[in-house]
Amino acid sequence: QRLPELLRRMPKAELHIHIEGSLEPELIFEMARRNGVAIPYASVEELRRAYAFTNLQSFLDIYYAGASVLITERDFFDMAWAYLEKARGDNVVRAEIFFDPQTHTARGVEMETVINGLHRACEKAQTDLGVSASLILCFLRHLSEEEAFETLEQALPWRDKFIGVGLDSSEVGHPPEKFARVFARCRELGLHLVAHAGEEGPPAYVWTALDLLKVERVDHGVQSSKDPQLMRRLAQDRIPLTVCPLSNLKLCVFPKLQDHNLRQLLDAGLMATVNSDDPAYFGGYVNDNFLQTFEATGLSAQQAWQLANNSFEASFIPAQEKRKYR
Ligand code: ES4
Ligand code: ZN
Repeated sequence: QRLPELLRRMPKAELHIHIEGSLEPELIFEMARRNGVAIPYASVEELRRAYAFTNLQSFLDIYYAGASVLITERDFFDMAWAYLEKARGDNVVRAEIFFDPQTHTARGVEMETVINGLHRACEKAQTDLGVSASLILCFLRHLSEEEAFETLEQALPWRDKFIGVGLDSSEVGHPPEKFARVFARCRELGLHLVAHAGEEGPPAYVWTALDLLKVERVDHGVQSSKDPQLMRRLAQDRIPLTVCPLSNLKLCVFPKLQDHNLRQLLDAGLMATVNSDDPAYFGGYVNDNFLQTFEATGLSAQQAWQLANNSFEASFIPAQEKRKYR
């Protein structure tokens, strides 16, 4: 029983967590009640039973429905605070948190409400929990690049409250190159750049995320193992992949956890990390991802140390601050 204990207790950074995907059914019902928002489920149990996904889109439909209860700054604070307390319990000492502003501004929620609520929780995490937390604004790739530009414009008054931008939502049919201009603008602004690529989509989307968007990390990226030349590129350039094993299992990217390619990525010398993605929907927070994946695939203590180390190496903590995590 020493390996599970090591996995639970080792300090780690979480680099791939959608804050809207941390909203537990109990909190969805509580916010629906206090905000007078109708939801098409009779109970927490009935909602949880609907969490049976066949692919990314089947999940996204219910994830956007869940997020519709978020109205006030307090809602955004409470959601992020609940996640950060869970993260502290998993010995997460650094969290880089995705949020999807377009999911909220499209319903009439102000950008200021979203960012201030989330950012206040991040500040409180530092002071009360000793967890360093930063925000990454994600553009929804099923929407247009013009809408991404508008979203960036709306967020720029709060430029100091997020450290980077990402790209998420429905991948297939919405390749990275659709967002080349807005990512170029974000780069000029000094924002960190990441994108989901190679979750369900082909290795070609990982190539264009790297070469056209110039991302510093690839979110998921597990389809890269289908392209040996891409694997060499990722290894040589030390491009981190933020892998989310339970997400891949629940969205049927791999039929069983035993079939996950995390070991193959590590063996090829890639900087893979383990993350939770949407923990309220996929059956576990980051330690559940570590424990279940190690159990299913037989990874070692040495690989646990490697993954924890990779998480800090891949994080956007300033370089001089990084030394203290080594
Ligand atoms: C997501 Cl698992 C996943 N993939 C793409 N976009 C997302 N947004 C929230 N979770
Ligand atoms: Zn994700």
